[in-house]
Amino acid sequence: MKVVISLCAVVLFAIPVLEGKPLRPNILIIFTDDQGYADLACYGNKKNKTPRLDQLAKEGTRFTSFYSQTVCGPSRSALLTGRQPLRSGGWGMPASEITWAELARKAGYQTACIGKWDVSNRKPIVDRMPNAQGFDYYFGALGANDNGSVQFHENNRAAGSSRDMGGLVRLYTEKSIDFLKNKRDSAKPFMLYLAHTMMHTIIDASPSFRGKSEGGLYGDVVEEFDHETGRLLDVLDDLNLSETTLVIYTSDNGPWNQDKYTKRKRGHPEGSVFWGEAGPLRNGKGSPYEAGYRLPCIVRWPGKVPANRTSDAMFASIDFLPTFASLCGFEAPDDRQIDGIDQTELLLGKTEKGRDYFYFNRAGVRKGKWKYLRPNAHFHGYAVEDGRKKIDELYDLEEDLGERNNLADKHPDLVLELKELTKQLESKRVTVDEPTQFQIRLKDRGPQRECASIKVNAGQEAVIFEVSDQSGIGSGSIHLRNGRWPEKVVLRVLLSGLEGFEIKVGGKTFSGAYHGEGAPRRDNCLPVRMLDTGGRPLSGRYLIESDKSGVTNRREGYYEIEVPQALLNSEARAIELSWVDFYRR
Ligand SMILES: [Ca+2]
Repeated sequence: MKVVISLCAVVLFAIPVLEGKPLRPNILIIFTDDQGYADLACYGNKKNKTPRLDQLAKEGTRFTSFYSQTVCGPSRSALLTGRQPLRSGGWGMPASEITWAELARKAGYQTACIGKWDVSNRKPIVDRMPNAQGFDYYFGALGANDNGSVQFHENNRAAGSSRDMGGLVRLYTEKSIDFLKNKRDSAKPFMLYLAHTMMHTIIDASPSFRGKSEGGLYGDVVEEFDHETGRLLDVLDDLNLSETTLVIYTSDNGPWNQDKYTKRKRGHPEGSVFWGEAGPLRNGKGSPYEAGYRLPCIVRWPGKVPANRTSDAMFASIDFLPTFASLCGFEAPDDRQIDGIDQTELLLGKTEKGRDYFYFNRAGVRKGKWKYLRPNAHFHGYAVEDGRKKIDELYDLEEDLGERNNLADKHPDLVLELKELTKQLESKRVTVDEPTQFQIRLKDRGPQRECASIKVNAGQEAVIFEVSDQSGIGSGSIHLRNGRWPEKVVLRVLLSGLEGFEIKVGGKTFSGAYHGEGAPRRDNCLPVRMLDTGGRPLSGRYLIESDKSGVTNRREGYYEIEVPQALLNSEARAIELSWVDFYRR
């Protein structure tokens, strides 16, 4: 009997392992910036000629309901982590976020990122730069090119700058080719994340493309990008990598088509138009209407991803992490909420069903064909002002892709359901570790609330409250549930620059901001010290420091404030805190 049982166990165990054996393709993500849904001929553009991407679409699957995000940094944190921007932090993606590159590297992949990073607040903060976030190799610009220039980093080192925006598509393609030919370890599968700066304003094309397209300068850039992507794909062929490489082409957000921004930009080549086309979709970058989020997406993997296929299944950049986990053989993190779903079966053509719903950041949700936007849906300033009324909106995207016919009044039940789903998707988890004597409350200060924590470290004579907040701005309170305050109450604040810190206790308000050692003291200021982890004083005013090459680092340490006993001996039952980090995003 024993023998039978163990044989069954072996068989039961063996089947899923055999079936679930990861295919471990190489992965090449080609990610453009601010490129519209309808910029490519294969997505309906009549002016721009894009033969190489059209060919890629023929060789693979063209997705027509693919969602990125509505703006650069949030789009990148979502793509890298599988988590909605309200959880993954956007431009200020915390070092504690886990990217697919980190997981793939641990699973034996070689990883590289070329191009625009944009999740370290556009600053060289080492623990939030690509090398620390899972990439073996990095070359590119940490921020955007809004002023017509970019500063490069190679790994963690500053690597010069450029004002030649027209040279960036070629430069990043060259760097990617160099990675494939010269830096790649052929014993390992690779993941190459190529994030172009184009078509983000300030756009430009190189002389051999400028003035050549029918789509103006923007069209020239699209056509140069198409040509350069073709060169990169040719290198995959030359290196016999095409058959083993999953290629994904998509963009971070919709086209930047707000006229007032056009006029405000300096240094843009004269007479040029710098926005893309969204075809039938409403609005553009920064908007939760479809043109902000819905982007072209082509996936090719010869013999695996069906060729010549168009799929309208819902698919999203947040799905990359769980999908790569399944394809490449690693586990998605289980200590945090992952918003993405595994779309391997959709990519491989084993199903035509994609996501059930997609959440629009602080705005609403699409479920099936129905799209709901709440009255206070979040719009970034880039969005086109198109006279939206701040009311519930409900659209049937099958009938009304352009979101013109608001059906909210006709379907109050659907509005309620989708409103509730939006709320559910926005619920956050807050880390609080507290002994029962104290109750910690974090106030809702916006979408970054889950980044904040107040941890209690209670000893016999002192209690230390550790305040940290990856978003850099927040507030909370510490309540005494029973008994008395301990002899010593210490606040340790783990921000990088204590620009604003306020304490309310016993009916009085005090500043705990730090102005440097020896700064003049005022009556309503509590003494603050800046200390290293060993409790030794640190010089300067911030825990961020730069070295000679301009690389900045966060020094290990914290700000410390002792709450005066005189205040706690009063009837005070709570300490209220609010904080602002100078280095917040
Ligand atoms: Ca962008």
